[in-house]
Amino acid sequence: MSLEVPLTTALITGITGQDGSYLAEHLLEQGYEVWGLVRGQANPHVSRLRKHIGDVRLVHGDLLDQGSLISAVEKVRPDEVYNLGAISFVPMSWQQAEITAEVTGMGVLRMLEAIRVVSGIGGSRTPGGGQIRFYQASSSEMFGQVRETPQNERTPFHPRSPYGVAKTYGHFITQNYRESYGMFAVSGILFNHESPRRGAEFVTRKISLGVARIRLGLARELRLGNLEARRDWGYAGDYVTAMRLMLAQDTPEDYVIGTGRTQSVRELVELAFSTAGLDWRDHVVGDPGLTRPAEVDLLCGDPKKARDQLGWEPGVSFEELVAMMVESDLALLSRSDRPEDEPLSFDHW
Ligand code: NDP
Ligand code: GDR
Repeated sequence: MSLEVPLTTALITGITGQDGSYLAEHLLEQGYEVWGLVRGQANPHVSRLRKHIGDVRLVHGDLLDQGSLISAVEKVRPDEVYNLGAISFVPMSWQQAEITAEVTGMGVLRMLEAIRVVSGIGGSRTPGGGQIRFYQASSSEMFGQVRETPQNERTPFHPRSPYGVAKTYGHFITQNYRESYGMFAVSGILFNHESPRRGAEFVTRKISLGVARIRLGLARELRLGNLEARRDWGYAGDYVTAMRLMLAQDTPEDYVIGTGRTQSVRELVELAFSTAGLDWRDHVVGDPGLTRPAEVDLLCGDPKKARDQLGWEPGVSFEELVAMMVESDLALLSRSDRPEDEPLSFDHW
């Protein structure tokens, strides 16, 4: 009799993004076999992933292409699918609203359909419909113009961007496939989470890179939009552990993941500049061109359910996160092999 424990196999869409990299590392540490879905014939993000996380296996596919998702699920035969792929930058969703709806919204339906078809789930509530467990990366942007603070799993949605609307569709279609077909399909409603691997377009990384450039004499100013918006910022490395925990439960349920604290962009700026011994008022320039057509003014998550049922707690505080990002970018920009072609971005982690 073999005593070998069968590997759990996970398929991650969005593996080349911030969360995909942390989740892949986490699942590999847990002994999973990890596959990542990558799009494009020469995706430039793949070499970065390969350099840092060598043990991931790759399969081609695109959230815009139903057949490619069915083929990927057929090939990988995963136990768990984590759907992290999306157009995730909120301002981009006004510029390209239709493609955002297709990737961030309809992409969720296509992934669920791929699982349904490959699993042979026909009519409603097929026995065994929960064999492949599905995680959807829902977002606090769905709360938008918030109805209550802090926001929890029962807070109504009022999205304020095409991105938020697309995520809300993804959230409800996941819930619907759970209810219609008995699939083990859950959504994590995650509040903002950041890291040294965060894309340079998001405000935390834009600020940590800006601070590092100014500190090192590579720039004099940093242009920002709305400083009054408030967010609940946590550390990405902490948040991916909650994703796995959600799929390890006996029953499929949705969870809010956040820290329960909220800070303004202004407070973030003050802290980041002071970490590097700078006064933000000498360098930050308001740029009306960076304000959004509709803003989400205040987000603050209530992670009580995750704490009680998953035993999940954030480990890194806001202050530690900001220090981590500023220090990482100071080290990055101080490197002698620093690329000449600024701006530096996530591509260089
Ligand atoms: P990133 O923007 O860093 O990564 C997005 C990923 O999506 C990339 O790997 C990208 O791959 C992939 N992607 C884009 N278009 C497609 C497509 N057509 N088909 C397949 N893959 C595609 O996002 P994060 O890692 O920060 O976030 C992960 C998920 O969590 C996203 O869905 C995001 O919306 C959501 N989320 C994030 C939060 C955060 O604070 N970070 C909070 C709440 C939710 P490629 O290399 O091909 O471009
Ligand atoms: P967000 O993150 O829109 O919350 O979405 P982002 O960091 O882009 O913005 C946060 C807040 O900062 C304000 N802001 C600026 N933002 C950017 N990017 N650049 C600026 O110059 C700037 N100045 C001020 C914004 O107006 C906003 O209020 C992120 C993404 O990861 C989503 O995919 C995810 O779903 C949500 O977090 C939760």
